Amino acid sequence: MSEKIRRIAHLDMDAFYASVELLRYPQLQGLPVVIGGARRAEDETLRQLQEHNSLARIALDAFPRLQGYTGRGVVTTATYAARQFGVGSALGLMKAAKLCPQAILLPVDFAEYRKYSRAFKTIVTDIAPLMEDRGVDEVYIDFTDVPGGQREGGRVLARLIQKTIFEQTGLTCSIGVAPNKLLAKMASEFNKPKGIAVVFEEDLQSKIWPLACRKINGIGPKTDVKLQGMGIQTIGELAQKTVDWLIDHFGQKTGAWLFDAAHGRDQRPVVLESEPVSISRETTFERDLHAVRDKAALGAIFTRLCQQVASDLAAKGYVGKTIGIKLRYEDFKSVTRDQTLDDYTADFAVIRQTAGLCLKRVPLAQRLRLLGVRVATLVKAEQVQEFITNQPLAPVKQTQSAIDIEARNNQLF
Ligand code: DCP
Ligand code: MG
Repeated sequence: MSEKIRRIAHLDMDAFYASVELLRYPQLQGLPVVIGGARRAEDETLRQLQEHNSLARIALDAFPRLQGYTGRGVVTTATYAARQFGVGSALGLMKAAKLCPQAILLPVDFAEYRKYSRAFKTIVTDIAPLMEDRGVDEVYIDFTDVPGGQREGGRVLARLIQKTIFEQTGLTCSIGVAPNKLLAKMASEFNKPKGIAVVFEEDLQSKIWPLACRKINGIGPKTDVKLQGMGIQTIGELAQKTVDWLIDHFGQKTGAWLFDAAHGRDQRPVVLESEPVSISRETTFERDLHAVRDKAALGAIFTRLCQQVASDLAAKGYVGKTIGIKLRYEDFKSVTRDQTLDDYTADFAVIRQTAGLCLKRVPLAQRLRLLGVRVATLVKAEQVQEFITNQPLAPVKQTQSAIDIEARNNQLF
């Protein structure tokens, strides 16, 4: 047998939240379905129907539609049938309603998605133990030493994992297998949904260089704008630049990284436990709030967000040093401020006080539509000697926890 080569897989579930909803409502299979927004009166009606019927029997007419939606919710995800109408993650629900009024609209149910997230990850580790958790619907898997991991460049093992997940959960996923995480992440998107893509080092020019720079995980919107300003659209164009040129324009660290990424180089190992970059909570208000006129309401929300972050930290066993806030104004412009403390903390009072100081450093003339609180520079609580554990506060529902998403995209906040 020829020598083993490094084979890393990236697995990403297809239309994850929507696919989980379709498991409970199989009558929605093939239809445009959108997940997002807060729970509404219509959703309660559906709930009541559930109590009297088996879920699969509820008539299609009984499902809430996007048509006539008013409010500020956004699309969390959409089925592929809905994506054909141009509806996808982060689009406002009112805009989505114009594009596809007939789509069915369901609220998010994180508890259910977490359950399936755990289930598919257990299936993966039963087959290939070296798995890195990258959030609710994606993982990296080191195929290199797993039986079958080298066959057809990893395609055989990818097929087995895909098939087993489908048989045991009813969910589909897409898998990219490549020499490293960077390329595997791009490859998993190539043949979505239900796709497998296998990339070898020698495919760099044909499969990777034609792609837009944004496809490199880690190139965010800001870097992308800068690259485009320099006339660099594709990864291939980026690869034509010398490392010195890139360092001159982007600094030592980013420049060197951009050079490696453009040449498909990435040595990061697949690690069993992935540490969150930060833990944050944020909420979009029902109506825009003013710092003076709505002081009491804003203060209460701010305090609750701090409590939630404190209890998330306690629940996950982390302490952090950097406390930050994020605001979005009525004109959609966002600002962030943070402050780094001398000591690590998970204490609500310290978080609230420091976040309050951050808030004093931002302009508050305009009305606000969103407020967020974040704790970063995290370490495991047990690593900090003098840390005294505080009683975790009861978690409050309804705001979205960004732990998972933050872990895979530290540019989010
Ligand atoms: N998600 C979210 N907010 C976003 C994007 C996604 O809360 N801005 C949630 C909903 C998704 C899940 O995370 O179901 C996974 O994100 P993906 O980007 O992998 O999207 P999907 O799995 O829904 O679709 P795809 O088939 O493109 O992977
Ligand atoms: Mg996905």
